[in-house]
Amino acid sequence: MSTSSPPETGGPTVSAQRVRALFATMCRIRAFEEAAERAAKEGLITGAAHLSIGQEATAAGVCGNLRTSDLITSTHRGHGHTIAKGASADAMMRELFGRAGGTSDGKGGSMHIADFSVGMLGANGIVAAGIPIAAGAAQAKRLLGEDAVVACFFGDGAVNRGPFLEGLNWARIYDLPVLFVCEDNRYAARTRTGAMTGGPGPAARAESLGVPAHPIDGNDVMAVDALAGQLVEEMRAGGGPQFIHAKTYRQKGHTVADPGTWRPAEEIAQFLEHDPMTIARQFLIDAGAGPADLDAIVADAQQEMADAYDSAAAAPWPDDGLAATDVQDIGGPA
Ligand SMILES: Cc1ncc(C[n+]2csc(CCOP(=O)(O)OP(=O)(O)O)c2C)c(N)n1
Ligand SMILES: [Mg+2]
Repeated sequence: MSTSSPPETGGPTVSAQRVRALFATMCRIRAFEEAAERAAKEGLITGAAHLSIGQEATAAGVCGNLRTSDLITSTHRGHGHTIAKGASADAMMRELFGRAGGTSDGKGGSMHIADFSVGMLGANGIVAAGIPIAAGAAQAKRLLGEDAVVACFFGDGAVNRGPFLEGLNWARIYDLPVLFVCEDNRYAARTRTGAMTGGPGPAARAESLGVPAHPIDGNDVMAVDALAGQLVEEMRAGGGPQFIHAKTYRQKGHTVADPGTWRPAEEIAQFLEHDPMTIARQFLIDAGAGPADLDAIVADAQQEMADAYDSAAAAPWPDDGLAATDVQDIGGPA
C-alpha cells in the first residue's frame, strides 16, 4: 500500500436512478458526520468520535446491496455504515450525545453504536474485532437455515492484527457468506499503513487464505455498488467469502479532536479532488440530472441532520434505572 495518486474513476455501470439513491445516502452520511463534528466542538459529544468523511461511497455502495435481514459489523469509524444499513439518524445522534432514545439508550456512544433492528451488529473500539464477529454471525445464520449475508467493514490497520487471519480463515473453511470490506484510507491513526504492512497488501493476504479479492476505487460508488451487487448475489446463492479492497481516503484527522494537519497539504488536496460526492454528482450530471435537483438532495440531508442535532440536544438524559438493562451480566466474583 502506498499514498500514490487516487485511482481512476470507473465507467458508468449502474442506472442513474440507482446512483441518485446512493448519492442521497452518501449526502446523509456526510451531513451526519458534519453535524457530529459540530456537536463535538460544542461539547455535546464526550469521548472520541471518528468521522468517515471521504469514505461515504464504500458504506453506501456495499449496504445498498443488503437486505434488512442481512448483517454488518463495523469499526470505531462506524456512523456511515450504520446510516447506510438503515438506522435512524435521529436515534444515532441521540446515541452520540448519550441521550434517551439513542440506539442503545445512550450507553454505547459513537464507538459502540449498534442497531440490531436493521442488522447492524455494532461499531467496535477494538481494531479488527468485528472480523471474527462477522464470521460467527454468518455461521449462526447458516445454522438457522437463513440465506443472509454478512458485510464486515474494517480498516487497513486491521489487516495487521491476528483476528484478520482467524476470521478470514474461518469464513473460508466453512464457506461462509461474509463480504470482507477493507476500507483502505491509507492511515491507521497517524501512521501510514504502507510503512507497517509487510508484503503486497490486504488483497494478497486474503487471496493467500483462498478468499477471492477485488481491489477497487472505494470512492467510486458506481463501481462499489456494481461489484458488491455481484458478490452478494453469488454469496447468497451459496458461494463462500469474498474480499473487497476499497481504496479511499480519510479526509479528516483520526478523531474529531485531531485536525489532521500532520499530513502533507498536497496529499490532502489531491484526494479532495477525488471526493466521492463529486464523483457521484458528476456521474448524475452527465446522465442528465439538473444541478438544482442534486442541490436539493444535499439540502434535504443537511436539514435532516440539523433536526437530528436539535432533537438530540433537547433530549433528556437516560433514566438511571436503565443503566444495567441490555448489559451482559457475567456474575460477580464468587
Ligand atoms: C487492538 C487495538 N489496538 C490499537 C487501538 C488504537 N487504535 C484505535 S483506531 C486505530 C487505527 C486503526 O486504523 P484502521 O484500521 O486503518 O482504521 P481507520 O482509523 O483508518 O478507519 C488504532 C491503532 C485499538 N483501538 N485497538
Ligand atoms: Mg485506516
